[in-house]
Amino acid sequence: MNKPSRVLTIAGSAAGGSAGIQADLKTFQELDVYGMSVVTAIVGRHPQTGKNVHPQTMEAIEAQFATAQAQVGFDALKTGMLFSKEVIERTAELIESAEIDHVIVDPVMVGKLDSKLLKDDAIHALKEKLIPLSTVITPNMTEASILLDDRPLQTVADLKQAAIDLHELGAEYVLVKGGRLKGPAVDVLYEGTAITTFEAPRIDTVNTSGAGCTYSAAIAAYLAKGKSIHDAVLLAKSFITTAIEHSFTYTDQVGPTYHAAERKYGEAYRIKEQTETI
Ligand code: PXL
Repeated sequence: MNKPSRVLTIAGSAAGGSAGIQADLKTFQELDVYGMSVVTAIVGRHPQTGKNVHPQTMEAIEAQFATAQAQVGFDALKTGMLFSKEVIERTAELIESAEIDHVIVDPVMVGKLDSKLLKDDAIHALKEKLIPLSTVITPNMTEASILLDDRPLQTVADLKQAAIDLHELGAEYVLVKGGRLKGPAVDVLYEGTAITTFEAPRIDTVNTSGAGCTYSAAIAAYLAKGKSIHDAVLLAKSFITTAIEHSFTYTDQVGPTYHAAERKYGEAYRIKEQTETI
C-alpha cells in the first residue's frame, strides 16, 4: 500500500470543533495525510467563571509528542496555539531533535471570540526560538503587526513589506494573510527573492472561525505530500476559500468553515496570482 504522508499538529483543543486541533485533523483527513496531534491546552468557555484556557502539563505534552514520534514519525509538523513561553521553548527543542523536513508555524495569538491564546511574554520566545526553525510562518495581519512591534498594516503594499521584514526572523518563507483587508482577500508569500500575491474574492460571511488554522493545516498537508511552497499555498488557499464559501453556523455564534466543501462540491477556486522579483 502507498502509505499517506504524516503530519503532526501541536496546538490547542477548540471544543466547538471549528479551530485548533479539531480543524487541523479535519483538514488533514480531507487532504489524505495521516494526522496526529499534541494538545497543548484545552480551550472551552465557562459561562459562569469566564475561565477559558486550560493548559496541559509539560509532561502530558512531551508524552504525546514521544508517542506520535515512536508510533508513526513525521513528514511535516504544524504548530498552532502554544500559549506559553515554556511550551514554545520545549516545542522548539523537540522540533530540532526530530529533524523534520517541513515546519509550519502559525503564530496564533487571539481567537475569533477574543480568547487570548498566547501570553504576552511568549512573543519573544516565538521570535527567537521557534520561528528560526520554521519552513514557513503564516501570520494574519494582526499577528504580523504584533511580530513587527505593532506596525500598522492596512494595504497590500504594507503586507509585502511586512513579509520581507518578517523574513529576517529566520523563517525560510513568510506568508502574510490579508483576510482582514478591505476588498479581495490577498495573501503575500515572500520566498527570499520573489514575492507572490494570491488573491481570492472576499466572501461575505462572519462564519470564519478556524479559517487560519485550516489554511495553515492545508499548507502543512500539501508540503508533506511533496508540493513546493508556491503550490502548497495556492492549493491551500483554494481549499480554505471553498471552505469559507460553504461555511455555516448551527447557532447565533460565529460558525465554522466547511472542511469537506472542496471534496463535496469540487469547487476549487481560481486564485489569481502575480509574482515579482525583489
Ligand atoms: O482560530 C484560532 C484558534 C486556534 N486554536 C485554538 C482556538 C482558536 C480560536 O478559538 O480555540 C485552540
